[in-house]
Amino acid sequence: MCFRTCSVVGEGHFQTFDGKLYTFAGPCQYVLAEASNNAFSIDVETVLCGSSGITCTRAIDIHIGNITIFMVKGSEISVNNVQITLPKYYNDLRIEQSGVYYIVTSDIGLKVKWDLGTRLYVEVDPLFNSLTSGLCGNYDTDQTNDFTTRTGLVEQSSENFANSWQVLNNCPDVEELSLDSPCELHPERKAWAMRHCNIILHSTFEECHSKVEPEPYFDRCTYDACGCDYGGDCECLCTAVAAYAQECNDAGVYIKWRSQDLCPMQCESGLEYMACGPTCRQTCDTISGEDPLHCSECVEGCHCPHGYVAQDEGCVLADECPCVYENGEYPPGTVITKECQNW
Ligand SMILES: [Ca+2]
Repeated sequence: MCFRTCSVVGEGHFQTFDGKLYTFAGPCQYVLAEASNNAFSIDVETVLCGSSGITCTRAIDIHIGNITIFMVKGSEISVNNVQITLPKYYNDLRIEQSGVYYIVTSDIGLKVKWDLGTRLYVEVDPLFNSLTSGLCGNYDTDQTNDFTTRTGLVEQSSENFANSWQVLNNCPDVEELSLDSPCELHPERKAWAMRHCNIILHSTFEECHSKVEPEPYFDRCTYDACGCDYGGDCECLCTAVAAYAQECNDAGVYIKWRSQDLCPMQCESGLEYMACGPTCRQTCDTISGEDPLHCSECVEGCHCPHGYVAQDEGCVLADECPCVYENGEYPPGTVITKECQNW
C-alpha cells in the first residue's frame, strides 16, 4: 500500500489525504494533522504574506512520541528545544535535507517534507486510515467528510472547518468568503500572473498533462502570483509552478522547466540542479548502505552530480571517499589485513 499525501502549497492551498482541494487563509497556528492514537501531531503556523489577506506557512511543530521537532523559516531546526545540524539520525527517526526540502521520516509511518517556504507535504502510512484529523482531513478514502471539525461536525465551508482547528483557539475566526480573489483585488498584476503561470498549461509540461490535471494548478498559480505582494512575488510564482512540477515528479514525469528567464535556481559548491534528484543525500558514510525504502521518490533542487557524494557543503567523487575501518579513516586504496571496502 502506498503512503497518502496531504499538502499545503503556495498561499494556503490544501489537499487533504483523501484528495479534497481547498484554499484557506488564516494567520494563526492550526492542527495540520494528528492521529487519534496519539502517535503524532503536526501543527502549522501561518502568517500574512500579501496585502489581500493570503497566508504562507512560517513554522511547523512535529510531535512524535515525546519528541518535538520545530522548524521555522530562517532558523535552525530544533529537537526538544536543542538546535541540531543536518543530517540527524535517531533510532526510528531521520531528519535530513535533500534538494530544496527538509525531510523528517519516522518509522511509525510518517514523513514530512518542507522547503521552509510554501511547499509542505505530509505523508502517512495507510495504517493511519480512520485515525487522522485536522486540516489534512480524516483519512478514510472518503472526501465528503474531510471538513470534519474538532467537535465532529461536518462543515460545508473551509472557513468553519479550519477555524475549529486553531491550536489554542486564540485567533479571530476567518469569515466565510472574506477573501476576494487576489486577481480582482490587484487587477494590475493579473496579466503578469496569467502570462507567467501559463507555462503550466504550455508545451513544457505537455508530457505531464495527462497524468496530473494542470488547470487547478494554473488557477492556484494565478491566485498566488496576484496576491503575493509582500516582496518575493517571483518566489510565489516559482513555488506555484514548482508545486505542479512536484506532482509531475510523483507521477513519474520529470520536467526540467526552470530556465535563466524563469525561476533559475543557482547551485553552489559543485552541486547541480536536478528536476528529480535523490531524496536521500548520499555521503561517504552512507554510500555503502542500500538505499532505504524512504529514499525511493525524488525531489528537485541542488544535488551532487552522478558519481559524487555529499561532503561538508560540497561534493566529492565517490571513488575518493576514505575507507572507514574500526573508527579510523584511511585514504582510498589502503589495504588492511581485514578487507576494507574500496569505493
Ligand atoms: Ca475523509
